[in-house]
Amino acid sequence: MDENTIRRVVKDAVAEAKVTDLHTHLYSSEFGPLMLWGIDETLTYHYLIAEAFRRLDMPYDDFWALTKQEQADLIWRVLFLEHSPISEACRGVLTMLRGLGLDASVRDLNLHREFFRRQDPAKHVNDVLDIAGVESVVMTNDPFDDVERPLWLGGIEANPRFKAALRVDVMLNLWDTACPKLAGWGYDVRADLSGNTMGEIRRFLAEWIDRMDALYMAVSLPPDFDYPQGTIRGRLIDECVIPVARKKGIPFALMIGVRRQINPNLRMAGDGMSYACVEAVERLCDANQDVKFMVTMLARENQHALCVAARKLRNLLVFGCWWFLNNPSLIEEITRMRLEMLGLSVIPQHSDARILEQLIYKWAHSRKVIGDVLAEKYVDLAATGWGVTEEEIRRDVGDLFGGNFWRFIGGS
Ligand code: RAT
Ligand code: ZN
Repeated sequence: MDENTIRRVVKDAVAEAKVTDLHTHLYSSEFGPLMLWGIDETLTYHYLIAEAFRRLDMPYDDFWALTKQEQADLIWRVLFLEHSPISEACRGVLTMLRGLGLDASVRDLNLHREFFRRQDPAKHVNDVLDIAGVESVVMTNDPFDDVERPLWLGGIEANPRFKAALRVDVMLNLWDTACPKLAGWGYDVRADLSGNTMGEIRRFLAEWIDRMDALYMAVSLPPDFDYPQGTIRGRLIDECVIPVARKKGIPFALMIGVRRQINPNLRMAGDGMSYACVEAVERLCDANQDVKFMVTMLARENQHALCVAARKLRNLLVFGCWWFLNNPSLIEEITRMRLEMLGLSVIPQHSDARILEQLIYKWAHSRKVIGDVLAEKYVDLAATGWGVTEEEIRRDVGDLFGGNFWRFIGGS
């Protein structure tokens, strides 16, 4: 294949790849109020709220007192009408509208609202996944959430394209909150972790993995996360999460580097980040080589060391360009580095979408960047004399956008 053919084949393969989106905050329509969708939710996404406040001089509380539609109107005005919407999160809204077949040049939000009002949520879910080229998404499922918990206990049957992941943040990061709740649900746990506590937490985790059919357990962690540690979190990881991951044969996903609430006035938009310790990840994976770990880190500065760690530890799967890294320039740099250091044994991206229609833009934007980097790599490969074939390119692309994940977790 000549260079132009290679570029076209890669572009087509990436555009047509059916994605497994391994970390989102999405829910299917069966979850009722937990499913976020539509233009007003899209405009009040926390990424956009943070950007809007840079243009607003109103008191924070006045903003929060507005209705969702009023908040969306305000964000639309300051980020889209008064300045050109070139940030990644703003551009995303427009890519999303265009992907849905709407006229992205329209300045009147109410025209867009009309479209969303006409949609039936259950059908719209599948339509959006199809438009985004996403085969299935993994949710973030929290048994400590008062809205979500009863739905699972009631035996909810989600849209089969929505898979579960058991989120353990409350347990690992807020033990003072988790402990009394667990006790209230009948688990024999104590604040100081004595007595039956560890066995009971293992029972809790195993029960919820079964109830949700969870593909993995997951946590987000601050930059000072270390391993091993004799802290409550350290003990819960060693004595509960890891043994259960081992027994159930499912990975433990760690998302490291978030500093929660550096500006609490911004509520969910108030989290920051920092550089974290890759050595902790190395020690965790090394000490537990029979357990699988999926890791993403928030700091750009951690990405190189994380690639090196994955070269040494095959039970470590590096995934995604998370949150503040989900920008074309950084995805390009990080993807190129990962392909150079780890070949095709990575998962270049997840969406972290919170609002259904974001799947359309997050995947369109990421596909473009990943496709360009990949094409460059195949062109370089062809230049060595290695015959690059369309079949092999399609195989590789399928692995990057889903196959690697399913193989890692031991599925099809
Ligand atoms: O990306 C996000 O939306 C963040 O707010 C976080 O939820 C993060 O992705 C996480 O899963 O902790
Ligand atoms: Zn997330």
